[in-house]
Amino acid sequence: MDKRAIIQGYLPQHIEPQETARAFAPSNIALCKYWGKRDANLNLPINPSLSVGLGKLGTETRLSPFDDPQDRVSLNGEAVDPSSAFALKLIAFLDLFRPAGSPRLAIDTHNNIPTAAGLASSASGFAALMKAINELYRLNLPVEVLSAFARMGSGSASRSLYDGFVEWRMGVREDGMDSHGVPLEATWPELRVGLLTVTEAEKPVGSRAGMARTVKSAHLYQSWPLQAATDLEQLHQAIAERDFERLGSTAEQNALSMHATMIASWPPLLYWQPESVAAMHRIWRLREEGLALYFTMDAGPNIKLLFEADSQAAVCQAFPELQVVTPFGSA
Ligand code: 2P0
Repeated sequence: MDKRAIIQGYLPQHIEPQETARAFAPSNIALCKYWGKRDANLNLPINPSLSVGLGKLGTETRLSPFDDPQDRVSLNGEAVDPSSAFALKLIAFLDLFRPAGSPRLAIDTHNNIPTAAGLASSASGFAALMKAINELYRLNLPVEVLSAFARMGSGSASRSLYDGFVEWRMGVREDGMDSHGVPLEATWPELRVGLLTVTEAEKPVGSRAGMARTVKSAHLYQSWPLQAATDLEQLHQAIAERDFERLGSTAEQNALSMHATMIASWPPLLYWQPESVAAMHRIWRLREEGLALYFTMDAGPNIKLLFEADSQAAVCQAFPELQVVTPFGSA
């Protein structure tokens, strides 16, 4: 289905832009991963996913109308080439909402996520942009509609409209409007996410191309929807019961299962570097020694450690370079 046609059905008749609009959205780390699309145009997933937001780490976007024939994009204070893939993607998304004849925009985006940590900024980026568009054009759209629209920019952005734990329901509708984030009420103040940058090497294949390749070529992928459904259930239970071992072990097995499907693709997709594998062995050794420490990984070589506040000193001693995030504020 056509994105523009879906969106137009939700927009007010008359749109008058504000002077300027500003919005923030947090980055998120999936504990049950999104891997594979049933509709690549609308970013509709093959499986539901569940994430935890990274609190104050994310993207702030400001939109300011101005008189100029062209939009202007900046990232972290630096002008971005308007013909770059980054600028074109943002502007194409904006154009889905911009009323005919309304002014061009300065789009200023700031990420406070350590870029080297390999965290997806597309999730917080499209979520912040969607919130800023909603402000600028006074669309007054409900958050689940903003989440479904942000998903059309980047799938994982559907989870960045909310703080804390978020399930991205896969939905069944052809227009995808029931495929959006749903926040969980539960909080977990002691939960910690440690960002471990094992290498700053560029990843050769992005998530979008990577998941398409896996769905197309990996027979092993057939087992993924069942794995994800089982893990989602386990994570809901772990969160409800504050059972950290269950949360950590489910998230780790989910990430490794996703990576198994990547490795089984052709040509193979192995995002791991030797440093990633070394870190995994270190984590497993520490766990054998009694530390409640687990990890998850996305489509890159870096590792996100999962632990609780009472293990933080021991974890930071083992990984002195770790950047620790408190998803639910201070414990
Ligand atoms: C996730 N990833 O659930 C999974 C795990 C990467 C590995 O969501 O094509 O940038 O824009 O919908 O959202 C990264 O994929 O992909 C991602 P698009 P997106 O966090």
